[in-house]
Amino acid sequence: MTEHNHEANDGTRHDTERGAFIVLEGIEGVGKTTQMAVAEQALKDAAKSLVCTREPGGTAAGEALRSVLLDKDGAPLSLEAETLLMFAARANHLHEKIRPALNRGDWVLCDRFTDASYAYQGAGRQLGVARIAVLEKWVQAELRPDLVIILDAEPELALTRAKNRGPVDRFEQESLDFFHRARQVYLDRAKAHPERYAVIDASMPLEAVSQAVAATVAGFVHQWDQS
Ligand code: Z5A
Repeated sequence: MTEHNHEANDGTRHDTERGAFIVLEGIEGVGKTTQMAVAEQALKDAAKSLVCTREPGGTAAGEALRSVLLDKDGAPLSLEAETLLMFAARANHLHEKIRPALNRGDWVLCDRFTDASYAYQGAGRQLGVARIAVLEKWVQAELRPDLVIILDAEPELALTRAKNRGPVDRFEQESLDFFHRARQVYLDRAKAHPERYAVIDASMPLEAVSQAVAATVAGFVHQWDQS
């Protein structure tokens, strides 16, 4: 992670006054749910006024769409329908929750965002990243997360953890190849934009991953507050 530029993220208003937008990403079972709590605590320790949310979801309509998208026993969805529903939920999330929070100066911590669409629909389901980029531009305009923390682990390890935890959803039924493709896109995106991404080795013991997440968040807060 290096220097960030507030102005690159949202050309709509006083960017330097808005809060920061932080996202946690990674394939199933890498520990996002566990590490959301660690990141939340680190931001609270830094006295940031915070909105914690998730995708798909985050609003009443978004949570209804989440049920449709994740229900493994639900009606089949075409790839195009699945992708558009992810972005429909995101459009509502941005309009109702994320942009208002950022614009009033709150920080937003989100469990998944558009990198998941690149990874799961773009690569996992092989829609291609170009189609995701079109939707990203349409739905988000210039807004991008200021920091994306990718929890990275081999799919073999992460899926074993996820399966030991409980029942699977529609995505967790996918093949190992699917998750290898998704993981690769996360890593490619981090490599292409090192100023906005931090990759943490999620195969480490829980305490070590938590320390790395807390340190990454604290470092980002320091950098943001200095700029
Ligand atoms: N999706 C999409 O396709 N396109 C999109 O645009 C968006 C989403 C936004 C949402 O699920 C699904 O939607 C997701 C992608 C898709 N696919 N699925 N499934 P989600 O994000 O709500 O849930 P998830 O990805 O399935 O997360 P998860 O299964 O809850 O996993 P996790 O949050 O990464 O892991 P965890 O629950 O924190 O940990 C799993 C277990 O491992 C648990 O027992 C922990 O105690 C344990 N654990 C965690 N860390 C460690 C370490 N370091 N060592 C040992 N054990 C550990």
